[in-house]
Amino acid sequence: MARQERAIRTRRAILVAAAEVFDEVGYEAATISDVLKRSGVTKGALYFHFTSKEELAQAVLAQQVSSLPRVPEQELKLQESLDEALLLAYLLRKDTGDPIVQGSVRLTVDQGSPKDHLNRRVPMQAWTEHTEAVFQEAKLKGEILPHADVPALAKLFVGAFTGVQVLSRIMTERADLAERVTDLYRHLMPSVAAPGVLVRLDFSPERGPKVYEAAMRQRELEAANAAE
Ligand code: XVR
Repeated sequence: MARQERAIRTRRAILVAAAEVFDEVGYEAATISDVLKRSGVTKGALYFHFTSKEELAQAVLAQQVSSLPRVPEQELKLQESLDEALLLAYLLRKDTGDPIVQGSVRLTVDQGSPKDHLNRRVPMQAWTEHTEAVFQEAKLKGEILPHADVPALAKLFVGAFTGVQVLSRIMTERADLAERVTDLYRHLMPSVAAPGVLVRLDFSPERGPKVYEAAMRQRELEAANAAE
């Protein structure tokens, strides 16, 4: 294996281990030696990639949005937005989840202490910009009511997703998150979507696993093509 590829794998193994530790015990209680034990890499390798717990946490935070594979294209951009929300809900589930997404989201929503110096705005800023871009495209395609304020909508959706996510984690360990997310879209879309678009949206929570399978297949195909 090329040295560079090995370094990428080692870095990834460290980040997954760190995310798991942060998800289990929170930032405050986590230690580098927990991460070291779980990752199975050598101390030298870990310190080559990361020199502090803060740096590890910031790297986990930075990967949050890019950990989401791209969802398959749909006729409606608004459907793609809902599919992304369902995909994220799926990746946050205990059984099927992605450790980086889970650990990173815990780091984001745990209030922490001002002294921990974690910049929790990084993933939130990235989500807001991403959501704004998707809604902007939807607007250009005429899917969104002309008077809608797209930057304000993006903040509303990111905030609302975070809210139902926290509620669902507390109440059901996220077992009902897909349902909470589809409820959210079902109730907000009537004040966002242009006439005629609403009836074409599929709000069923069962889309989550299907979107996940399709997104992963697409990602594998793209990786195979890139390797050729
Ligand atoms: O931006 C998002 C989507 O466009 C749906 C609205 C999701 C934002 C998720 C924010 C993340 C941080 C804490 O979730 C949390 O609970 C995909």
